[in-house]
Amino acid sequence: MALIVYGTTLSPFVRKVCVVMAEKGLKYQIENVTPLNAPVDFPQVSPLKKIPAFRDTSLPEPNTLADSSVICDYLESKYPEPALYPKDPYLRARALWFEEYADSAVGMCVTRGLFFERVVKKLFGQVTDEEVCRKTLEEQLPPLWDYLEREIGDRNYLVDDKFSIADISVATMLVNYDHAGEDVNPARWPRLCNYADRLLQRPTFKLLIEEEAPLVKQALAA
Ligand SMILES: N[C@@H](CCC(=O)N[C@@H](CS)C(=O)NCC(=O)O)C(=O)O
Repeated sequence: MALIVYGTTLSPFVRKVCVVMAEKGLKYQIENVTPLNAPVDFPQVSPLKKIPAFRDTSLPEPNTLADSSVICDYLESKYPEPALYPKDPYLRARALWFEEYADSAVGMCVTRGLFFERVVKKLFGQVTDEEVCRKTLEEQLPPLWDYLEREIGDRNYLVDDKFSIADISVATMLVNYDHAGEDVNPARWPRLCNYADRLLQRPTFKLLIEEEAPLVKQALAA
C-alpha cells in the first residue's frame, strides 16, 4: 500500500486526512498509533510525536510527513482531482483560514475540553472533569459556534458554496463533538446544526463515524 497514515481516526486531525483521501478515491492503510502507545521510533515519522503522520511508500526515503494540514496540502498537489481547495487565491486563503480556525480554536475546545474528558479519559479508566466540560460548553464554544453560524449564512458550504478543505476541517471537529455526546443546539445555531447534519451524512464521514462508534459507545458507557 503506497499511502500510510499513522494514527487513529478518533483523532479529528487523522480523520481529516482520511476524509481527504477518501474524497479523492485514494486507497490507504492505517497504522494504529495513539500518542499514548506510540513506538519509540515514532518521532522519526512525527517529530512532535503527534498524530497524524504519513508515509508515501512510492517515494524514496525520506517519504514521511507530519501535521494534517501539511499532509492534506500534499495530497491535493499530488492528486488534484476532485479539487478540495479553491483555485482562486483569495478563496483558497479563506479555506485555509477556516482550516486553521477549526484546527486551533475549535480543536482545542472540542478535543481537550470535551472529547478528551468524556471519551479518552474514560477509555483509560480516568474520571471526567465536569468543570472543564462545563466551561467549554458554556463559555468557550458558544462564540466559536456563533462565528460559524454567521459564516455559513444561507450557503451549504463555507467557501464559495463549494465543498472544500474548510468544510472537512470544521466537520471533523463536529464529529468529535458528537462523539462526546453533544449536538449543536438547533435553537441557537440552526444553520450550523443543519450543516453538521448534512456533512456528517456524507459517505466519506459516515463510514468512519460508523467504524469509530463502538469504541466511543464503550467509553461513554464506562
Ligand atoms: N496540528 C496538528 C495537531 C495534531 C494533534 O494535536 N494531534 C493530537 C491527537 S488529536 C496529538 O497527537 N496529541 C499528542 C500531543 O500533543 O502530544 C495536526 O493538524 O496534525
